[in-house]
Formats: sequence, C-alpha cells, structure tokens
Amino acid sequence: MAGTPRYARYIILSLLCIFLILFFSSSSDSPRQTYKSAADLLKESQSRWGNVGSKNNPASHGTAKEVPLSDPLLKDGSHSAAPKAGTAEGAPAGGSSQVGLSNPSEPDHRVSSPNPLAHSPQTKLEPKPSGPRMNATFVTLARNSDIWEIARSIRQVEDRFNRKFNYDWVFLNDKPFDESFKTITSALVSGTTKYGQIPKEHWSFPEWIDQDKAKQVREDMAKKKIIYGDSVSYRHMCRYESGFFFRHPLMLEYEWYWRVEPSIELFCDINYDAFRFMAENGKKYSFVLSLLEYIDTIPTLWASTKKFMNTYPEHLVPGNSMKFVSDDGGETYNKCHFWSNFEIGNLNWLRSKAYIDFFTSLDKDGGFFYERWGDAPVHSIAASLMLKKEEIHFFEDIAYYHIPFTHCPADEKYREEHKCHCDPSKNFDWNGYSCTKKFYELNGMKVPEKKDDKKKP
Ligand SMILES: Nc1nc2c(ncn2[C@@H]2O[C@H](COP(=O)(O)OP(=O)(O)O)[C@@H](O)[C@H]2O)c(=O)[nH]1
Ligand SMILES: [Mg+2]
Repeated sequence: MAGTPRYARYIILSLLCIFLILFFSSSSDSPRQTYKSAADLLKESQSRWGNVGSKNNPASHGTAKEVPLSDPLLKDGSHSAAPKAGTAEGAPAGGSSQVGLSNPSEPDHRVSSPNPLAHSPQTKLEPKPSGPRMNATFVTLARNSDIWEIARSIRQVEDRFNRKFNYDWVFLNDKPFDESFKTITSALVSGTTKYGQIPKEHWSFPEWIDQDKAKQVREDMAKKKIIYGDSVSYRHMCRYESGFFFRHPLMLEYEWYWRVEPSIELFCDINYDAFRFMAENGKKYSFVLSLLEYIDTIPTLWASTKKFMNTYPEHLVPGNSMKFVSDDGGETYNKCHFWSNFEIGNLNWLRSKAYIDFFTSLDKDGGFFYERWGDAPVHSIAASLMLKKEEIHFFEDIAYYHIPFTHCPADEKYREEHKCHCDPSKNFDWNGYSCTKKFYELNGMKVPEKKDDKKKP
C-alpha cells in the first residue's frame, strides 16, 4: 500500500506539467498566425502587394507596359484559350477541378497568387520593339511529315525573336498541307500563317530534261554514295529554292524573307528587327554559316556560270564578291557558298531580271537533274556576282545550328547578355571547311581573336 501516495504524487506532478506547458504556449509573445486556406493567403498578399492584376495596380501596370503587348498565342480568336496571367479575364473558368477554387464560402480568388519576386529589380524585362515594321515574312518549305521538326524550329525562332515582332510565316509544300500541320504551326507562330501549294510546273522535270540521262545520273550517284544522290524530290526541292519560292503567289506581297528549315536552333536572343537592319543598311542577302560545297554534286556549275557571265555581262556588278567564290578572278570555282538553310534576304532582288536570267540560264543547262546542284551554291554565286559586296551581311550575332554545324558568337559578354546557350568551342567559322574567313578578308574585317589563343605563352 506504500506505493499509492507515490502514484498520486506522480499523477499530480504530471497534471501540473501539462498545465504549465499549456499556459506558456498560449501566453507566448511570438505572433504565430495560422492560415486557414489559400484564400487567406491571397487576401494577405493582396493587402501587401495591392490588387495584383487590376488595371489600377501601379505595381503590375508599370512593368506590364514594358512587355510586348501581343500574346503570341492570341493572334486570332481560335487560339485564345490560354489564360492571360494576372487578369480577371484570364482566370480559369468555373467548375475547375483545381484544389481550393470551387468553395463558394471562400472569397473569389480565381486570379493566380502573386509572386512577390516577379517585379523585383532583378527581373529583366525586354523593351517593346519600336520603329517601323518591314514588309517581311518567314518562309518554310516543308512536308507534312516534317511537322515536329519544324515545330521545334518555330518555337526557337518565336522565343528568340518573333514573339517580339510577330512577323508572318509562309509555309510551302508540293502537296496540300494537312489540318494537323496547319493547327500545330499556327498555334506556334505569333504572326499570321499562310499555307501554299506549289504549282506542278515548279516541282517537276522541265520538258528539255532527258529523263533517261537524269535517271542514269541518280543511279551512278547512288553507287558513289553521294548524299541525296539518288533522290528526285531533293532535286525538285533544290530547283524550287533556287528559282521559284520567291515567285509563289503568297510570297509576292512581301519584300523580305527569312528562311527557316526543320530542326534548326537559335541560341541567343535577337532583340532587334533583323529585317529592318537589312533594309536600313542596304543589305540584300545574309548568312550565318558558310562552307565548301561537295564538288561531286556540282562538277559543271561553274562552267554554266561562266556561260551566263559571257551572255549577260551587264548583270555583273562592279565591287562584287567574286573573290568569295573564285580564287583566280573567275577562272574556277573555289566551292565556297553561304549555307542557305538560313537566309534573310530581299525578295525583290531574287525577282530581279538579273537573278531570273541567272536561274533560267542554269536551269536550261540541266544541272539540277544531270548533277545535283544545290540552292546554296546557286544563291551564293548569284549574290557574289550580282550584288555589291556591302550588300551581303554576315549575322555574327545570330547564333545558329543546322546539323552538323554551329555558329556561336565569339564575344563572351554578348553571349551572356543575350542568354546564349551555344558552346563557343563548337563554332565552325574558323574551321578549315568554312569560308567565313574568306568573307572577312574580302570585306576588310578583322578575324576575332580566339580567347584560348590569349592564354598561350
Ligand atoms: N514539301 C517538300 N519539302 C521538302 C522536300 N524535301 C525537302 N523539303 C524541305 O526542303 C528543305 C531542305 O530539306 P532538308 O531535308 O532539310 O535538306 P538538307 O538540309 O539539305 O539535309 C527543308 O525545309 C525540307 O522540309 C519535299 O519533297 N517536299
Ligand atoms: Mg535541312
């Protein structure tokens, strides 16, 4: 029985402890608030940050002015489903299954919770582009099957450039575009999209081509494993890009084009209007990568070019870039060409008599089918002979990739400021197969010093 008072003492002591704990916790000085719900959080933050999203809120209004006003996804009614962040119109519709959004006893908090850091001084918003717009369009030749590869390219072009400018995009195809291609691409492009079918006469063998001879060439090239050597469609494509895309009815209303191919990458922000740069600086043709052509695809291209030069000497422009394509004053071709999967150029130049005479003359000689002439050497030779050298521009600042080559700007500060994600060690410009050095020399430009060279003793 001696244990009974001891147990009683333990019980009294325990009760005393519990009482003391409860007393101190309820009378603590620290203001511990507990929030009931996300709605309370929102109310709290609204009183702290003002009525975020409302037109009268100076915090959101002041910065919103700086951002381009047009939402890439809102170019027409059919693609306006994306909510506008921070606006009442952009709130999710009623009946949403989102947690906490459907309780009628809660206040209306269908706007997103504000991010207190969103408008902090560290946030770098791009200025809204100013100045006149050019009469310009992107242009892409593609098959329906290219959809996902071209979608990737478009996304990059939009993110890095066009979401700020909203230029149109023309898609051309030898077959009708299917609905899926149109829906996906028009959702991605911030400007107006247009879809054109190529007329049969621009994508078929001209009547002067000897079909048997052309077939024999394809078989021979296949045996030699020349890339695309056995392909008929690739030849139509090269001929079309050389002589017809700029004459398609959809292209006739534009003065400037920017060619985009599937699977390309843009590595840096382009914060100015590259079309306007071309116009204001008297440029007609531009490039980012140049290289040597595979000679087996163009063995007689220069002979045809010489024929053209003799027939139309009036089309050769004094002060041209002959030195870019020939190391012996025009006797032979040095195989240099601008890589035409990227081009920003003037359509009126391509539609000029000089260029059309050049293309027609080459086309009559049949090398698009009897060899495998590419549109890159054709455009490049034309630009080098029929434009003043100042009219050709190298976009050193446009960081670009098309398999397998990269152009990555040399300047480290530039790369940082433009959020570039290219590896400068992959830059192709000063590789032995590139012709960019030749372009620099011809134009009296200084070849950038390699950062690595400086470190060498
Ligand atoms: N509509 C259509 N486009 C084509 C065809 N062949 C190639 N192209 C397009 O022409 C461009 C060049 O073709 P690509 O396969 O990229 O050639 P590469 O860059 O020389 O390897 C791309 O924009 C292709 O989508 C074709 O048969 N039909
Ligand atoms: Mg390509």
